[in-house]
Amino acid sequence: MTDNDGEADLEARLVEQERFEPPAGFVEQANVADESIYEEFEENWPHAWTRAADMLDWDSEYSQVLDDSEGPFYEWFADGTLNASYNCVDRHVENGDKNRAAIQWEGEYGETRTYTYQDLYREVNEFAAALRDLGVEEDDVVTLYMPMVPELPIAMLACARIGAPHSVVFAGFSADALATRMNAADSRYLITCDGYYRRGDPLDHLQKANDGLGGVDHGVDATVVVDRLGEDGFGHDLKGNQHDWDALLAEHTGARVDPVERSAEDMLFLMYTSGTTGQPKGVKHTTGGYLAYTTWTSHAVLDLEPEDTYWCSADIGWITGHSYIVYGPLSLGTTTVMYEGTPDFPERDRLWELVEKYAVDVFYTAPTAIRAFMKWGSEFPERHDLSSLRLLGTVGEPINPRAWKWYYKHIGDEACPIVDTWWQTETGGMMVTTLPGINTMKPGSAGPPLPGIDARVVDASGEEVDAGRAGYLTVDRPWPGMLRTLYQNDERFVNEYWQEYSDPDADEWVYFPEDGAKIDEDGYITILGRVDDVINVSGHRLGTMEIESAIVGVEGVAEAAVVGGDHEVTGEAVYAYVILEDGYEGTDEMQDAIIEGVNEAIGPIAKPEKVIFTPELPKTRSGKIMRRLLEEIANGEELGDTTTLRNPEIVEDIQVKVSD
Ligand code: 6R9
Repeated sequence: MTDNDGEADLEARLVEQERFEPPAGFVEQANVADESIYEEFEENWPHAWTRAADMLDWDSEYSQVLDDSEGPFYEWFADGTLNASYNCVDRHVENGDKNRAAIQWEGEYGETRTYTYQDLYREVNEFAAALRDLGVEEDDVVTLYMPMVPELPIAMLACARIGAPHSVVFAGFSADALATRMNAADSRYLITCDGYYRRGDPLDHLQKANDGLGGVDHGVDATVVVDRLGEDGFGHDLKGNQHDWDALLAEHTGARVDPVERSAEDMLFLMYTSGTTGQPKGVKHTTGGYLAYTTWTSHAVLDLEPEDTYWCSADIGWITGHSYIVYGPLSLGTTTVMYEGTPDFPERDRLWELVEKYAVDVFYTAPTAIRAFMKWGSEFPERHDLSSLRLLGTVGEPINPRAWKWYYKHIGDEACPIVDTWWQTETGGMMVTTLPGINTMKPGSAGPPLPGIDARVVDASGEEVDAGRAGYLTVDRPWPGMLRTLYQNDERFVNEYWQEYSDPDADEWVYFPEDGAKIDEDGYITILGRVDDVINVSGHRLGTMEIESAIVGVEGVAEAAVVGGDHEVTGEAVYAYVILEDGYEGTDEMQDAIIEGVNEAIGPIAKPEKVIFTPELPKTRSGKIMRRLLEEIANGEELGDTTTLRNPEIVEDIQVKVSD
């Protein structure tokens, strides 16, 4: 056992505990602590959703909560009008909170910037005026290809102010990915950045942006470039229709732009997300339903108060950052923290240093990050005073009980509830999670569906499965934050999400998120992962995530990815790719321990056919393991596209090991 071993950090007491009650100190102050809320939504559905809509300031009130006359093209609060920028900025200035910090930004090197709501108001207005002068009109799609700089949320809110939907493209994506998305959205405007810092080095972002622009099929009317690097910059000259952000703001000093009155169903933004085919899906979110939903869930699940300092460590380039760095927290008037860099630069305690420095109240991150922290060891959080924390959250993938407990103990000091929130780009906001002031927590299980969310676990024929059985997650009733369509592709929208379990003739529509799940006797849902990741061994359906959780539970294992490889007899067989913690080696004993661990947790049926030890797993830039690739490697197939990998160099390494 090494100093870095996460297991050694957890006492047997915690390892064995399966249920955790919300700490009394938390419950006392929770925004939502009365469990009658579940019934209220049940009895007054869909009217109960006015609770979310009422958290917003409307220009004109809606007369109907839900219009379900043309399912699955649902409309929420449809005849109401509002502006998202007004709700996230102006109303807090008007309510006497103009001096509260809206955005607390920290650069990689400790450079800081604080934007009060008044500052945000000023810059959003000035940039909105600049966009108008560049020719941007209501409903023009503006592409934002920017790293974690404050100008990104400012640009989003400026777009929202003038009713121009934004389409944020994650800065880590390639030039080609940018071009594909600009082409798909017919977007003629680009806001970007000269570069940013990563692990001490300046990165040339503008070169990528320019390359991307070269692949745009239609004319681009204007590009705006933020100067992040100053003297560290790469010396690109701005071309004809490229403008410097600071110069534009200077030209518009003091400008004010009235927030445009938008219909609730008007598009707030587009977000491209990968699907099963190569062509990314342009998920369309709306002004009223999306903003109401992210505001309500930020209040009910993240428990945010205006006085809070809140930090979601995601990148704004993903849906988590849109909903829970920008729109939800700012709509509530909270202080939202943005960090430019990575968790391990300059040292592995960087995040905890920031939690201490800003006295962060609520922290939201991904299980992948937690497993990395665990691997690095508890000495890093122990260097800092984390006692300001009140609530912790996770999102993006299943969290295995061991990582959950490590987070609970070493970050939350056993005093903070953890919300394990299941949702997707398409759902707009959280769907399945405990309410932190109400529900018992069960590590590894996300929890019950939120009030008003009709999530179920069904079998292939759509029948609800018994407790403990694996099935498919479905959502039977619409919710305000749902995607409205795939941009300019209603047909694909219906085919992707509303085919499997709907009965169009009976006008019954069931949303299918393509995740496997199981449900327990208390109605808690455990997500088993994307159904394209389910393995079928001898006719038994096995969740790769479940096997991974078992493997990660083995002493010395840091991370695991399991895929189905072809097998002559059983159809598929379990291939386990395993990363060990520092100080452990991929010996025969280790392999036996892993097989035994799976045996114990699930049964011999899930036993890995092959265990492959590797120093890294192929991951997309959003941190998701690329299972498709691991399956191809397992099957000795020709590899598909690896261009979206963060670490393509690892692929060959793993191939060699598998063929050994
Ligand atoms: C928000 C976000 C969505 C997919 C989703 C599921 C997985 C998200 C999860 C989770 C288990 C959780 N996922 N949250 N799995 N537990 N708490 O991540 O959106 O990038 O669209 O990914 O992520 O498989 O279908 P997105």
